Amino acid sequence: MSSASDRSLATSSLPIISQSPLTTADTNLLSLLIDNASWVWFPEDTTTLPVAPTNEQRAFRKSYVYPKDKGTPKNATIIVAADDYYALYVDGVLAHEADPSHTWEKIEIFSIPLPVATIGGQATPPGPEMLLGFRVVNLQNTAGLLAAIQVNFDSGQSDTFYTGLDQTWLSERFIQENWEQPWFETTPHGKRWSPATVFTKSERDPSREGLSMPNREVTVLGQLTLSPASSGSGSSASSTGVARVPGTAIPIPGSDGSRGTPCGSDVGGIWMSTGAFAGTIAGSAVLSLVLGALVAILVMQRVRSRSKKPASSLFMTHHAGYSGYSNETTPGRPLYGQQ
Ligand SMILES: [Ca+2]
Repeated sequence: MSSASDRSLATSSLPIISQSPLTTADTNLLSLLIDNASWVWFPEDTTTLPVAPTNEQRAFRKSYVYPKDKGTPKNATIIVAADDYYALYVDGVLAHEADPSHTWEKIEIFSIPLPVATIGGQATPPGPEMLLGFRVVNLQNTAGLLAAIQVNFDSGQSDTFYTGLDQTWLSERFIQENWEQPWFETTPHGKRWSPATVFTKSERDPSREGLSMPNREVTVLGQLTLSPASSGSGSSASSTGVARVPGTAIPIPGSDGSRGTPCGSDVGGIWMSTGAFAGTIAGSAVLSLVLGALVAILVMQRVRSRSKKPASSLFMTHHAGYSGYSNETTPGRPLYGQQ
């Protein structure tokens, strides 16, 4: 069995390899962030932006489709500023854990390997796209996410994009499980995400806000390595055999072995990267716990309804249990143990 490996996956994040000085490319991307990127946020309906609800979190997704004419993606440089702090996921794998001590004016820069995970250390082909997920917590007053990304290819070419460039940055306030996974956007929940609101330069101008990068260093992250044995047993994916496919583009087969539609999606032909696969294993474990808790609550409710105890005490017990569960999807609270 691979229970030990599965447990480690549930808490895995990309390992930090080194802290390295900024390169010229990094400095250029930093300039792009300051001069061209715009802050974005969820389109709140009760607050005048850029002020947002206090102590609440919003999630953001950006899907970047690899161009076919630039070669194989090698790594991505991601520069982030978040008001007030954030967690970063790449292809469903945690790259930066939320740090409540982070302050909104602090810029951080990461070098992310692509693909983010491999099976058995094998060089594997990339998936068709890269999925970035940001969970941003606003402690007070203004809120926002500011990011610039450069994708580097083995051909020596690169590509850049950033927040505010277009309307493809999606956002949500009710954050569902697996929101950070690449395939999530094809699910009913995923399809309801809204384009993020882009702040005008008169509302928030990154070049006039005193943003800073104190240490002037890049956090270089390494790949998450999955072993074929651990990823191929003890999970629902093992029965499909997908974990034995030595590639990062892993099909999610249906019951008949064909490419399937996870999570009730009505869109077929979904492919999942190894990063998504790793995240899915962790997500599946959490989902099992939640379902187990729900069953326990229902059983307790039924047993108590037969015990003919005073109705008031039954209600209070049930209500307290239900509230404890529902809070997991309430904005402003940690979700499913994710950071
Ligand atoms: Ca704030």
